[in-house]
Amino acid sequence: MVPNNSVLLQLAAQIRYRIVELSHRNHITHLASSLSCVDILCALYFETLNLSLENINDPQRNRFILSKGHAVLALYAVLEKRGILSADLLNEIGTNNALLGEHPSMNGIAGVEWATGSLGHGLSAGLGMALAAKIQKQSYTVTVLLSDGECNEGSVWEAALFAPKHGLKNLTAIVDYNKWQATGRSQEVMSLEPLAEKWHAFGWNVCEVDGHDFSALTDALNQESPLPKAIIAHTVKGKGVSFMEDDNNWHYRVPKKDELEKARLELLGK
Ligand SMILES: Cc1ncc(C[n+]2csc(CCOP(=O)(O)OP(=O)(O)O)c2C)c(N)n1
Repeated sequence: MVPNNSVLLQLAAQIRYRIVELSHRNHITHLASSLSCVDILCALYFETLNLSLENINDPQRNRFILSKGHAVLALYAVLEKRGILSADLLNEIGTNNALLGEHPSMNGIAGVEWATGSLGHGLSAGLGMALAAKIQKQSYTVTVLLSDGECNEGSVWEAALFAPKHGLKNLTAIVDYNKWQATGRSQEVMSLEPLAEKWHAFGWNVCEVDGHDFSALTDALNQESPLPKAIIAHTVKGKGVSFMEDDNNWHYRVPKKDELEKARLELLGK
C-alpha cells in the first residue's frame, strides 16, 4: 500500500534522524548532501519504484542508481527503512572492516546497482541498463539521481545526448538541485542555468518540481513520456534540520553530541 503524505513525512523525518545519528556516531561526512535528497528517495522507494526485499534481486526489478554517491547515508537509511538493508550492517558503516563504505558499492549488497562516488558516471551506467532493457524487450525502468555540481561534468552531457537518440523512455534522470557544491554556490562555481532548458534542448521531457513535495515528485515520476525524463528537483541542502539548512559547512562537518540532540528534537519531537 502506498503511504499517504503524513506517513511519508514521518518516515522522512525518521530517515533524516538516522542519517544524522550515523554521521555523528561513525564520523561520516556529506551530511547535508544526504538530507537534501531524502524526500526524493522516499517518493521513489515508498511510492514509485516498487522495490522490496522480495524482489530486490529479481532480474525484472526497477533499477535505481545514486549517482551523487557521497549521499550514501540517505540511500542506505532508506534501504534500511524499506527492510532491504539490515540495521547491523548499517550501524558499522565506515568503520574498519565494515562491508559498507562511505560511498555506495555493490559488494554483494542488495539494492546497490552501481558503485558511485566519482561524480559524473551514474547516468551513463543507467542508460546502459535502460538500453539493455530496450534491446531485450524488458519492461523495467532505470532512475538515476544526480547532483547539480555533477552536471559540471562533460560525461553527464554525453549521456544526455545519447538517451534521446536511442529513445530510452524507460530512463529518468533526477537532479537534486540544492544550488550548492563542495566549495560554494553552484551559480558561482559553474552556472548551470538555464538548467531545465538545457535538458530540454538535449531532447528530454523535462519537469521542474519542489524536491520536498511528495505529491509533486510522485506526479513527475509517474508521468508517461515517449522521451527520457529529466526531473529538476529544487531542494534545500541540509533539509530538515534548521541549523543545517542551506549551510554548506555541513557538506563536511559531522554533528557533535549537543547538535545531534537538537536535530533529534526537531525531527522526532522528543
Ligand atoms: C569526479 C569527482 N570529482 C570530485 C569529487 C569530490 N566531491 C565530492 S562531493 C562534491 C561536490 C558536491 O556538490 P554536488 O555534487 O552539487 O552535491 P551536493 O553535495 O551539493 O548534493 C565533490 C566535488 C567527486 N566525488 N568526484
